[in-house]
Amino acid sequence: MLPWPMEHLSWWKESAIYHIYPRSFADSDGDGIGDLKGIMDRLSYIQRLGAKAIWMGPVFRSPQVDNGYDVSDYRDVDPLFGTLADLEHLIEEAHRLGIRVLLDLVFNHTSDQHPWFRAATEGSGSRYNDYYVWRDPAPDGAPPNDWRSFFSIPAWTFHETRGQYYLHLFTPEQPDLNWENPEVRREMADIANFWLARGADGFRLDVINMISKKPGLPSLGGASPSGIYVDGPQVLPYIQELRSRMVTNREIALVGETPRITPSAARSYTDPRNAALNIVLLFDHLEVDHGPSGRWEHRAWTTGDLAGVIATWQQHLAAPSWPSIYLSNHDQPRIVSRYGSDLDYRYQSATALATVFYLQRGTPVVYQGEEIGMCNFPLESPDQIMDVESKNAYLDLVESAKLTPQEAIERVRHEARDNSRTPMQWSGRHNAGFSDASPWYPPNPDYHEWNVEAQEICHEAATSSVLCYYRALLALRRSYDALLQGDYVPLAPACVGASPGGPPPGDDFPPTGGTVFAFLRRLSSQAGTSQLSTVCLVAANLSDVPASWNQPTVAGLGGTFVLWNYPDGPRVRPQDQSPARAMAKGNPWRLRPWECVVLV
Ligand code: ISL
Repeated sequence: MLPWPMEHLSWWKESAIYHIYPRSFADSDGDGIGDLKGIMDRLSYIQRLGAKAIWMGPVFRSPQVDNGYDVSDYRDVDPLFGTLADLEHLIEEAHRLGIRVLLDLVFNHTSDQHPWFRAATEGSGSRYNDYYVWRDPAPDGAPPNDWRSFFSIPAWTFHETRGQYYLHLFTPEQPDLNWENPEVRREMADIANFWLARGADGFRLDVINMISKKPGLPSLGGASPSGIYVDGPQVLPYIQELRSRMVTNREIALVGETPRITPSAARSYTDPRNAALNIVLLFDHLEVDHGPSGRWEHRAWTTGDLAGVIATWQQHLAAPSWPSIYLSNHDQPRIVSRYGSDLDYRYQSATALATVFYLQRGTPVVYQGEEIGMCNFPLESPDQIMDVESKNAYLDLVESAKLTPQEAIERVRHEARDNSRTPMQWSGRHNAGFSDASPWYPPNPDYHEWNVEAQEICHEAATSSVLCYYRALLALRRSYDALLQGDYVPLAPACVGASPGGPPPGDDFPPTGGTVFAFLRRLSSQAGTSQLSTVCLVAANLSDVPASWNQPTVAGLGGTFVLWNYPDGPRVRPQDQSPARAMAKGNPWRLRPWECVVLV
């Protein structure tokens, strides 16, 4: 364990980021849609949670085909959410509370209603013709290549006026920008500076690793898009140029959303020496349950699958790179339904998952509602699917894969993006306290029981509610340098199995097949002539079944339990409460269903 340089920690490493989906966070003007004033009224809630930065989904003018990820004016706020002045006021108020603000810039594509695209499609001669990716049809009139959109449709749409196809990796209403055009690159830098001048502390950059396409736009022929339109040849230089043009006297953070990113690209984009991104949002840890055809086909997964992916990425992005850590967002289902146990162990599984994720090395990005254990929406009918990606997936399964409507809804309902876009549940009152009007999407029926107000009981203990636990967890993370800066040593799934001599007969903690996810975080710092080493052990049983775990290597260490999620405290060895004994090698730890503990 090498002595780690105790660096001054940048704010975007030290602080958790709270991810707000504005449309569903809080409605202040009674139109059933969340807005900026609603966010401003709730900033103190975010401050109490312990997040010192927020990332807000796009609030710019948009036809809302993809809920704001189709921007028609980057320099104005959509009236749905308020005014430009509201956003400037929100930023000021957040700063007053010590909260930094990241805006969500959708730079890979615009809306088809953006003036640039409208000008480019009104025939030749417009200076905006080359702002997008136009190609002539193939000789037989077919699209220029075999690329597919991420939304289960072709990636090309023929435009009659121009007699050409244009590229859109998402919906036809989201034409891809041509970043090869230096004019486009200049425009995007100007937009970033418009918001930096208004106080933005950085940006989340939507699918930023797709802005460079391989020259010639070669067909994939079934191969991976890596190097073609994901992590294309100019992604790094384009990001470096964008960053070099940003004008600010503050330490800003650029958080890149990078689907399907490779480890080498992730290291390259976040290596400080490259002055490109500070953080990348990874995906592999949220794809262990994807089947061969992707997210719309479920696959059984194991704790080993999950722990393996995490250990791999922790290794890939070890210092000097820096990872992000997140459990869900507006594109993913609710984590307590996806990886947890939302019926029988909702509080336990929500807190155990948060513990083994947010105490890893990297920046936690907490998505609105996960901190109170919000779960998936009970989707039964295709009529309840409002999200374009999920709707397209359903139609594709019925029309192309020939599934029955019931089979298709069964495939889509667990992963549909609508699951995480239901209104934030503030109280058990009308519409979950989200709005006086009927919300744009119905609240999850469980809001009567699962809401902020019912969980604001933290004066009792961290284990009183998911919310109280999240507050304690984020506070714990900030209080140990080993958790902020330490390395990551995987221990899980441990070589689980009968300890020597095995558990006593009739023991209700039989050795299980690796449902325990555990790791160490270590940091040693020079204190005068002595070296001070801190070791944190994080362990959780990610299953509904009790587990026995032969915790290795840390035998002989003392240690204090500093966090646990069962109200009666850690019971790793029922008859022995002294952690030292509990740490002795060969003494199997007994972890109850979804029980987690942190030992320092
Ligand atoms: O998670 C996904 C990949 O399986 C997709 O849901 C998602 O579209 C992808 O991660 C890119 O997401 C971003 O760009 C999209 C927008 O729909 C998403 O909401 C945004 O997060 C296009 O702008």
